[in-house]
Amino acid sequence: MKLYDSPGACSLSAHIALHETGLDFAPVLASTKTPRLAEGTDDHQIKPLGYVPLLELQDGTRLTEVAAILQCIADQVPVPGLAPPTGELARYQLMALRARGAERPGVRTAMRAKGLLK
Ligand SMILES: N[C@@H](CCC(=O)N[C@@H](CS)C(=O)NCC(=O)O)C(=O)O
Repeated sequence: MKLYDSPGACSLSAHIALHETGLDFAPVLASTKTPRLAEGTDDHQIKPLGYVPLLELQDGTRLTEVAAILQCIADQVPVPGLAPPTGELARYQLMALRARGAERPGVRTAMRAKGLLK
């Protein structure tokens, strides 16, 4: 898998989730500050919506949206604490939280705790 992400962006949550699962993935720098990937490709060829994160699966399928990507990662490896199992109310409460965009304050809080953000 490849994760297109950018330092300091909401893609950090997908990066952390992938590390938590131990899944093999290649991070690809797709800075939100430049329209080109590190190797020079116009990044809109890869991510037509123009934003990160974008997860490219083994078969080449590309998935966008933090909420969907985090769920996809959590469903591949059942790591405790990453997402409640299907059928549990907590799973749908988590989906509701993500739908409200509540991941982003969480990322900012984590980054502040690590001294990466003031
Ligand atoms: N709806 C998208 C929004 C993603 C998003 O806003 N990504 C920001 C970084 S946090 C981005 O890439 N911004 C660059 C841009 O919009 O050009 C999601 O939930 O994944």
